[in-house]
This record gives sequence, C-alpha cells and structure tokens, in this order.
Amino acid sequence: MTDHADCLFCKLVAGDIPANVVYEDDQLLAFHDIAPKADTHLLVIPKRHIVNLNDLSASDAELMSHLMLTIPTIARQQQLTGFRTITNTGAEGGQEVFHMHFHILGGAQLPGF
Ligand code: IU
Repeated sequence: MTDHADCLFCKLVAGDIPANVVYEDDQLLAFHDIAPKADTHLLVIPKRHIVNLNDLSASDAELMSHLMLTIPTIARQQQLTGFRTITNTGAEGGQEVFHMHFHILGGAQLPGF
C-alpha cells in the first residue's frame, strides 16, 4: 500500500508536481493523464488520500456522490458527448497508482467493452 508521503497524486494535489488541471474544487482534482489512452484521457481524484474503492467507508458517501456527479460536468466542459469511466482497484485490477482515480476516456469513438 502506498504511503501518503510517497503518493504521486498527493504531490499533484499539493502542487509539488505540475499537472495539466482541468477541474478543481475543495474535494476533487481532475487533470490530463500523462500517457493518454484515448483522444481525451482525464483522471479525477479525491484530494484526500484514498487508496481505492476497497478503502472507502460509509463516511465517504457524500464525497463519492460528489465525485460521480462531477464526472459528467467535467466531460461536458471538455466537449465530450460520450465517454468511458473506469477505476482500477488493486494490483490485480490493474491499479498502478494507489491513490483512487477515475479515468475519463473519450474524444473519439471507443471500441465496445
Ligand atoms: P491506473 O488505473 O492506476 O493504472 O492508472 C494510473 C494512471 O496514472 C495511468 O493512466 C498513468 O498514465 C497515469 N499517470 C499520470 O497521469 N501521471 C503520472 O505521473 C503517472 C501516471 I507515474
């Protein structure tokens, strides 16, 4: 499990590492993925360090609701008429950065899943 102090996305939140930010509020940050896997590839993260979906508790319900409701707002701002949202959970689920993030992929026709 990644320690908060060594967490790359916590460093982005802190402004210690630059990011191409497209959205920010008191709880969330969204930025362009450094290695895009679609024409538009954004990541939406909670500012607070949460490892992944397995790390959530009932007290995070309001944050998760806000995050989910903000995804289409960000997509609209990026002129995405359709998009795919993915979150990888755990190494076996393909997670490489252990600060919870939701991928937004779009900008051109995606293949079926
Ligand atoms: P994953 O779901 O944990 O596999 O996704 C991690 C994403 O973080 C992946 O798409 C990387 O390209 C992306 N990323 C980034 O945007 N900036 C970075 O400095 C690093 C990874 I390291």
